[in-house]
Amino acid sequence: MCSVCGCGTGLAHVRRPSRKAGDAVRFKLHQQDRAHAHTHDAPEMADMTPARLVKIERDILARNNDYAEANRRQLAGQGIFALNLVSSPGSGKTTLLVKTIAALNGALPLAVIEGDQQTENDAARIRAAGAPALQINTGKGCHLDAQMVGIAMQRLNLQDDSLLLVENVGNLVCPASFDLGEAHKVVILSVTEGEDKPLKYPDMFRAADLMLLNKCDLLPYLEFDAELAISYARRINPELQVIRISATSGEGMSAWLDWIGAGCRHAARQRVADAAAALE
Ligand SMILES: Nc1nc2c(ncn2[C@@H]2O[C@H](COP(=O)(O)OP(=O)(O)OP(=O)(O)O)[C@@H](O)[C@H]2O)c(=O)[nH]1
Ligand SMILES: [Mg+2]
Repeated sequence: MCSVCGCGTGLAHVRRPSRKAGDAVRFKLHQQDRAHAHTHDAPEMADMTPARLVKIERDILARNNDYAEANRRQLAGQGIFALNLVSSPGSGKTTLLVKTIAALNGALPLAVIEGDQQTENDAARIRAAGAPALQINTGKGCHLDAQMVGIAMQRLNLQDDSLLLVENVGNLVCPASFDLGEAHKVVILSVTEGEDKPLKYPDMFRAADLMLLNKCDLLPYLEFDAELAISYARRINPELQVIRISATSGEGMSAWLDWIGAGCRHAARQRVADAAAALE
């Protein structure tokens, strides 16, 4: 059961890249982890008192935070810059990732974790772009959690001083509450969604450090006020950085790549500094 919306699922599946359809590796989370939110055994929401709901939500998020901390420790120990891409469905996350991989052109080692309820489509698109990718199918679950991402990280054999890009399930609500151990949440808002989304879904815009305003190539054809959308987002989160971008035309890509590059250099430098400090 999701602590945010109360959705319930069976167990998530992490799929290993595979050439043969049907050869995807599925495995179940360990038995002790089935007490986690996503179980068939979760009591019905209707049966619960508010106090019990609050306790369950606290337990779920505390448990998630423990896994997120473990992920963060691993990422820091390897100097990996990890981003959690969050948005409503169809904002252009996968397209942006594909274009980012092409633009980086091997300059940085990177890997991608894809989250969707069903299908391996997005991971297949990333692999076709030349990067290793692992698909997590969350079933009825509406977000990735830190445990799923931790398992995927082990399976991807992440390189030191690399970039890890996580595409969350398309959902502007629940992923805001789940820390995956990432350095930053990056929220993608596309210009076809309406200016008011930051006001309607404030948690996501508050949780993010960067907003990519995507599909800007469509602005001439729409009644969308980009300045207004950005001002709404900054009303929610005054510190929010914003890059106007078009994954299809390439507008704003260099600013996005510069932002990624700076984050990667910082993570790598921090790894060396931490290693030196540990020796003192
Ligand atoms: N015009 C335009 N279309 C775009 C842009 N970026 C993505 N698209 C289109 O938007 C649609 C959805 O793109 P995806 O990359 O699949 O979106 P997504 O956010 O990964 O979708 P989910 O994973 O289903 O949440 C596709 O038809 C893309 O071609 C853009 O910058 N401009
Ligand atoms: Mg996608």
